[in-house]
Amino acid sequence: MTSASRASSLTVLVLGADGYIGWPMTMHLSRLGHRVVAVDNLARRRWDREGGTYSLLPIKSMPQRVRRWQELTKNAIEWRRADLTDFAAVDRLFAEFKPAAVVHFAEQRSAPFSMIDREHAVFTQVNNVAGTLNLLFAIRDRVPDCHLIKLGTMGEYGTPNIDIEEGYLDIEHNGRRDRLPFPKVPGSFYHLSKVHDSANIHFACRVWGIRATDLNQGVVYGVGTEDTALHPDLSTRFDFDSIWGTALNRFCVQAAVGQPLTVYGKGGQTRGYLDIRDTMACITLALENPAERSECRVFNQFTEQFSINQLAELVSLTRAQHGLETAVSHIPNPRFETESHYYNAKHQHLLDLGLKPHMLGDTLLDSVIGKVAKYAKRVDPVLLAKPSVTWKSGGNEVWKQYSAKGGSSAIAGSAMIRPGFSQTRAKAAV
Ligand code: NAD
Ligand code: USQ
Repeated sequence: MTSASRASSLTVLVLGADGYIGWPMTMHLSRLGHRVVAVDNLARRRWDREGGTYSLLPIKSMPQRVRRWQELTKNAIEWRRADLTDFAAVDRLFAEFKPAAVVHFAEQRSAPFSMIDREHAVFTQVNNVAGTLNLLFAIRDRVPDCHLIKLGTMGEYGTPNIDIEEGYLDIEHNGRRDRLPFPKVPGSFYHLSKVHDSANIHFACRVWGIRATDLNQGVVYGVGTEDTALHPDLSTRFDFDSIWGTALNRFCVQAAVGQPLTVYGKGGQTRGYLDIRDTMACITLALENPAERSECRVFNQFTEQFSINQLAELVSLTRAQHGLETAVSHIPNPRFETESHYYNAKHQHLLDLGLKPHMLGDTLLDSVIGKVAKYAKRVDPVLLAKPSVTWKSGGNEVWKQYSAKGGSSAIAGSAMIRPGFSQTRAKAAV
C-alpha cells in the first residue's frame, strides 16, 4: 500500500519549511497529495549572514522554490512568512488553515550557536520554547484535534550509562513502580531547549488533551531527496561549517576537498544517525498514524548508531576504494562531552509502523561525496576545518573574524534577550 493511499489529503502546516529538512519535507508531503502550508521566518538566512556561514549548495528563495515546484509537478504549496514567537501570526495561521497536523521544525537548531555567548543561549531558548508554547496555545484554542509532530533530538537524553528507552522509563524505587519521562542530561543550551519543549508538550497533552508525537531525532546526513533532485532550484541547504554542519555531512565535504576529517577529541562519541530520506519516511509515518488525544508519544528517530571514529573510518574506506587517501585528524574537542561511553538507544516504534531504513554504506557515501565535490570551489577551508565556538569560553577568534564580516548581529535587536522591549522583527532581504 502506498503512503498516499493510506491517508486522505490533510491540511498540514510545515513550520521551518525553508530549512535543511523542512524544504524537502514540504515537497514530499505536497507530492503525497496533502494541502501543504510552508511557514518560516527566514531566520536561518539571517543567522548565516551574522556568522559569515552559507549553504554549500546554492539555494533559492522560498517564492522561487515554490514556483519551480508547482511548475514541475503541478502540486501546490502555500508559502507564508511568519515568526512562531509572534503569537498573533501563529494564531492567524491556525484560524485561516485549521490544520489537521503541524510538523514543527522551526527552531534554532545548532548546539555551537547556542554556546557562543549569553545572548545566543537566551535567544535559542526563548525562540524555541516560546515558539512551541505559542503553538500549543493555538492548537488548544483553534484546532484541539490537531496532531502536533514536533522535532526533538536524541541529544536530549545525553549519554547515560544505561539503555535509552523511547521517551519513558518503567522504574521501581523504594518498592514502588511508575512509568516516567526518561531522565535527560543534554549537552548544550540548544539541546536543553528541546528538553524544555518536551516537558511543555507532555504537560499540554495531559492537561488539554492535545495529541502529540515528539520525535527524538538523531543526526541527519545526506544531500537531498528524490524531490530535491528534480531541479537545481529545488536543492535544500547543505551546511559544512562547524556551527551548522553536522558530523557526517562535514566529513563528506572534507573528503571531497582533501582536508583531514576533524574528529573532536578521542572520537568515541556515539550518536544515532539517519539518512534525510528516512526523515521524510518517519514523519510521514507519524502523520499517517496520529497519536491519540491526550497522548504524548515519543519515538526515537534514527536508524543506526556510530561513533565518530567509525564514521571517519567509513568515509576513509569509501575513498580508499577509489585509491584516495584520507587523513583523520584528532583535534582538541571544542565541546564538553564524554568521548568514550556506553550507548544503546532503542528505536523500535518507527520500525513497527513500517519504516524501511536506508543504511549507511559505500554507495550512499560515494554519492554524497560526489555531489558535494561539484561545489568544492565554494568551500571556505577555514570554516570547514576550524571550530569557532568552545563550550568553556564561547565564540573564539574564528567566530569573531567571520561574524565581523557578517555585519551586525541578527539577534541583537531581539526583545527576547532584552526584557521590556517590544520585539523587533528583522526584515531579511530574501
Ligand atoms: P534548519 O536550521 O536548516 O531549519 C530550521 C528552520 O526553522 C530555518 O529555516 C529557520 O529559519 C526556521 N525557524 C527558526 N526559528 C523560527 C521561528 N521562530 N519562526 C519561524 N521559523 C523559524 O534546521 P534543520 O536541520 O532542518 O532541522 C529542523 C529541525 O529538526 C530542528 O528543530 C532541529 O532541531 C531538528 N533536528 C535536526 C537534526 C539535523 O541533523 N539537522 C537532527 C535532529 C533534530
Ligand atoms: N563532531 C566531530 N567533528 C566534527 C563535528 C562534530 O567529532 O567536525 C562530533 C561532536 O563533538 C559530537 C558529534 O560529532 O560528539 C555530533 O555533533 P554534530 O555537530 O554532528 O551534531 P549535534 O551538535 O549533536 O547537533 C546535530 C544537529 C541538531 C540535532 C542533533 C541530533 O545540529 O539540530 O538536534 O544533531 S543529536 O546529536 O542526536 O542530538
